[in-house]
Amino acid sequence: MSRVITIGAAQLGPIQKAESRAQVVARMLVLMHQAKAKGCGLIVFPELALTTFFPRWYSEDQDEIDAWFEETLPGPETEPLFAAARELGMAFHLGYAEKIVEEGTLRRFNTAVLVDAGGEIVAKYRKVHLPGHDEYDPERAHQHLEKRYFEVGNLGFPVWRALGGIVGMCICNDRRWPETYRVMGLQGVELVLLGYNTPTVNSQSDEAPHLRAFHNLLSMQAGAYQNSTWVVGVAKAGDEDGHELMGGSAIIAPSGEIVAQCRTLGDELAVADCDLEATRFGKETIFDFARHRRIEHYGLITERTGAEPPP
Ligand code: ING
Repeated sequence: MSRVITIGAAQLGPIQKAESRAQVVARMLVLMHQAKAKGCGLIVFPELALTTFFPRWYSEDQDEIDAWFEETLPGPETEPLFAAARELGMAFHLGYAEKIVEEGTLRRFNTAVLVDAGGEIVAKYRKVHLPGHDEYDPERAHQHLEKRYFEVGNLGFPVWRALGGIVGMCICNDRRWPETYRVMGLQGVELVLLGYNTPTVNSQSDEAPHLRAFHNLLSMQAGAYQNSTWVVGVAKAGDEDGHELMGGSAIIAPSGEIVAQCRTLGDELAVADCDLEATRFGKETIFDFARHRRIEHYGLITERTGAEPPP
């Protein structure tokens, strides 16, 4: 029995600081219609898909900062995406900056949601691994102020029964940490959705750009293979106000193989038929955690923050 879902990885090209949400949403709607024409049941947009990657800009003006955040979702400018989901009968994943009052406290997160084909939000994730720094760093070629603008995500790495399978989400830097996939893998995840905004160059070293591309795919392919899950990683790419973001958006099978990939740095859709049943072989053989994983024999570091190296 197969459980195929046709998925569109909807890479976005650059979003300039001056570009409006309305302009971005219009571009996203074009990709949604392209995805529908290719039979997609799900389209995956990047991290912080509605605006430029604003954590590259230092600001002390909270109103200026908050202009990058969504106070409601859907809101007036994002409602067309939800309407298109209903009209096209297609689910979508969206990364955005979330500003919300929870239990009387104003909070800001780097967030992703899964919206079903009825236009309802059925899952929410908040980014846990926030890279970069929280104060202006003159030593850096460009700033990366996610620690300044967002709180660490407080929802953990849950999974949901959706789209005919078990779906999880993470965001950008999360994809570099094996724990991200394993926590979802231990919950039986079959499809991991993630967006990323990754500078082509390292702000602190002269790391070669080809290494950036290698590490991007290495992280996602390893996560997919070692947890026998599909992984869809989608970039915001291209030159944003003189700062280039890498592309490389990919749909990766539970075997770790790339089955579809974007080739440009612009708005581009990569599509693949993803059979969630294809996760079963790995989960029932090499990565059958119950039969083979022996955490009680790993000599794990317990609650300490880290083992001291041997004397
Ligand atoms: N961006 C980058 C990422 O993790 C980064 C930051 C790049 C960290 C390369 C380390 C190495 O892909 C975001 N937004 O997390």
